Parts: sequence; structure tokens; C-alpha cells
Amino acid sequence: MQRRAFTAAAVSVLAKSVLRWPSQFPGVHPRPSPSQLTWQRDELALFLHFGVNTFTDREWGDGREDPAIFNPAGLDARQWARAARAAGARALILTAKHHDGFCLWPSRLTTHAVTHRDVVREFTDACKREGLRAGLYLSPWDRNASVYGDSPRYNDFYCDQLTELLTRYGPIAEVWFDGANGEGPNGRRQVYDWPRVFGLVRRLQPRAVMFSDAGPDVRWCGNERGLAGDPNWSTMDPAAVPYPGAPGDAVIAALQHGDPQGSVWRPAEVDVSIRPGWFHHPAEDERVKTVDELTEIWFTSVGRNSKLLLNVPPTRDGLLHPTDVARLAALRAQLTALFAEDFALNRRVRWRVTGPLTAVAEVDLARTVSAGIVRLEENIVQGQRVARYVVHGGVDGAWQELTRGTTVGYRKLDRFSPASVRSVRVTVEGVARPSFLRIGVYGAGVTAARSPA
Ligand code: FUL
Repeated sequence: MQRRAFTAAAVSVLAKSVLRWPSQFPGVHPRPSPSQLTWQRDELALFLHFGVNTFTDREWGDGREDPAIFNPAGLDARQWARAARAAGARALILTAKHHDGFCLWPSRLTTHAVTHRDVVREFTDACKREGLRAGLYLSPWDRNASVYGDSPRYNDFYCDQLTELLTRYGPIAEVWFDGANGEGPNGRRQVYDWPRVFGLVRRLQPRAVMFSDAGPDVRWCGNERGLAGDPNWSTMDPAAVPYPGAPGDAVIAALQHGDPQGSVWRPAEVDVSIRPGWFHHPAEDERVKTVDELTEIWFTSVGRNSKLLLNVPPTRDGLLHPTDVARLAALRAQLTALFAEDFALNRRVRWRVTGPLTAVAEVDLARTVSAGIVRLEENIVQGQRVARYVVHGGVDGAWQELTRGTTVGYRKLDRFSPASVRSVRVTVEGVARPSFLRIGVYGAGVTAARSPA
């Protein structure tokens, strides 16, 4: 089920001025916090949707499931973590509780939970052993909790659940707050206390980044199709998305594009599933995205200044499906091949500031190559500045336009028809004086038609 396929009925306390990082006050160009930088540099995380829906073959459970149906006989969280490492992911996020309210840890607060094991512990232990960061998703919308809709009581309940998750399992790198709510016009109306929730996470896990439509650290990209916006600013006006799940075209546009004048650093995360659904359904085993589709998503997420959160759901056995595991490894192999040889590596970049907001960079590649991909990177430690750029390739003194675009940020990847070039020139214009860009130049690689499924 897609999250925007319903009218959100839940309302929220405005989370407007909540918990900015110290550097984010008006008049100062926003920059990432250390945790936001680590989050971005991870580039790829895997999302694991797992719970009672895995056993009922549904996408949204109703909270009336018998907890005993959750019985993953072969569960091996190390297999999840190994597959993540093979994909080059550096973090994993598990649905500790989805909208059905079923908890993957033995919570003291509900009987709608696992009792004979602790899947969250198995997951966090596996992450530790494989050197991966662990993140947790705790659905605000809860179809099982009897206190849902009794706002103060549910806020207590939700904060107590969060406290269990954030105090029992060691460091948690990301906490994921979903904006979905399908209560409908006659449903229960819950007024979430977001400032309290965000404050609790900051207190219990100060290094964790918090994801939601409204941040505060990382924002949703505005769709579940693997597409970051173009342009895509990591800065935002916090008032543009007042609370997680806020509806409207203006909200979606703000999530997609950010805001070059924004007062907070709140980069976009692209969440998309390797399959049509978020949970595993045997009927979708033949509909796993191909390596070329996943590579395309890489270009439209990581290659558009975002982080990719790729969902790979465990089966009823508690294991990732062999097709998905193979696809992850093949994606990494394809990316490794595409970016194996950087023609600009170790070549000197001549950087000339040409005006208050403009600059030109030139790289002499020392030989004529067939180029098909350009990679541009700003040093985001200093913030994000480039608003548009043009890339030219030069041979024998003649310049040919290869590609042009808008924002760069952490990374911009462009593919174009292969062209013979001996040097590359990048002309940029920024919202503030652009700082030095890193430039990579690669061949076109394997074409979509020829690469393995
Ligand atoms: C949505 C949810 O409704 C889906 O089930 C899934 O968890 C996705 C990541 O977010 O809002």
C-alpha cells in the first residue's frame, strides 16, 4: 500500500522549531552535523519490512492478528547482515513495529508482540557482528493499541515503546518515523506530540538521526519510486513540512526539492522496495527489480544528492529470498564495474573563481578516452552551494557539451552518450561562492540491454 493513497486523518502537534543542530540558526549557511554526514556517506542502507504481514500476506495488518502466526523457523539475522555487506550497504533499518502494532521485541507494554525471542536483539547483534549501523522503524500509527486516539495516553505508550528500543540494544543510528495513517474520515484521531518524541530520541541516542517527512535530521524524498528531486537541496524551510504525514502538493514539492534558502540542513532519503510490496509476498518472487532497474535507482538517488534506503523483505522463513540476495550482490558488482576506472583520478583540477557566484574547473585527462558518466561532488562539510552546472568535453581544442544540470551536493551522477574527450570543463553557478568540486569521469560501462538480470 502506498502511503499517499489515503487521506491522512491523524493530526499532529507542530514540530516546527524542534531541535535544530547548533549550526542551524538564521543568517548562517546550514551545514551537516557529524551524524548527518555519517548518514550521507553511508550512501546505501537496507530496509527490512518484517512482521505479522509476512505471514498473513498483507501490506497493512489490522492489529487483530494472532501473535502466534509470527513463526520464522529459520530466522538468521546474520544472513540479512551479510547480504547487506555484499551489497555495499553500511546500515540496516528494521520495522520493529509496523502499523499493525505487532512488536518484534518482547515489549512490556503490549501482548501484541513476540514472546519467545527478541528479533530486535538478534538484528542489532547481527549488525554489530557485521560492522553495520542499526536503525529502527517504529510506526506512529498503531491499529492494535487500545489507547491509540486517546492522545496523551498513546503519546505516553509510544514514548515508552521508544524508550525500550533506545535503551536496550546499544547504539541506534537512525530512528524512522513513518507519516502513513489510514484511519480515514471516521477513524481515530491521534494528536502526536512530536516535540516530545524528537526530544526523547535526542536524549536517549544523541547520535541517532531522525527520519520523517518533517525531519528533524533527515527528510523523506516525497515518493516511494526511488526518485530524488532535481534540483535537490539538502537545506529546507522547516515550516514547509510542519509534521510527518502533512498532505498537499506543496509539501511533496518541498520534500522533493528542498530549498536553497532553507535555514536547516535536512537531506533527503530515498526509500524504495526491491519488490512491488514492502513485505515479502511469494507471488512477487518473479517481480524483483532487475540490476539495471536498481542501477537506475542508484543514479536517481545517490546520484542526486540522496541516500538510498533499499527495502529487501525477509520471507516467512526469516531469511532474505535467494533472488533478492543475488540481485544485491549483482548490483554491487555492476556499480563496481561502472566506477572502476576514473579517468580524472589523480589529475590536477584547475579551479578558477570567475565571479561572486561562479567558477570553472578544468581537468586534463592526459589521453583521449571515451566518457559516458560524470561524477560531481561538493564538499558538503561546507554546506551546499551549486545551483547549476554545465560539463563540456574537449578534444583538439574543440569543446562539446556533455551534460548540464542543477544541484550537486554530496554527489551528482550524469550519464550521456559516449564521447571522445581529452579534457573536461565544469562551469558552475552557486547560491553562494561555490567551493572546490571533485570531478570523476568514467566510461559508459555495460549498457542496460547487455547487463545481467
Ligand atoms: C509507508 C507505509 O505505509 C508502508 O507500509 C511502508 O512501511 C513504507 C516504508 O512507508 O508509509
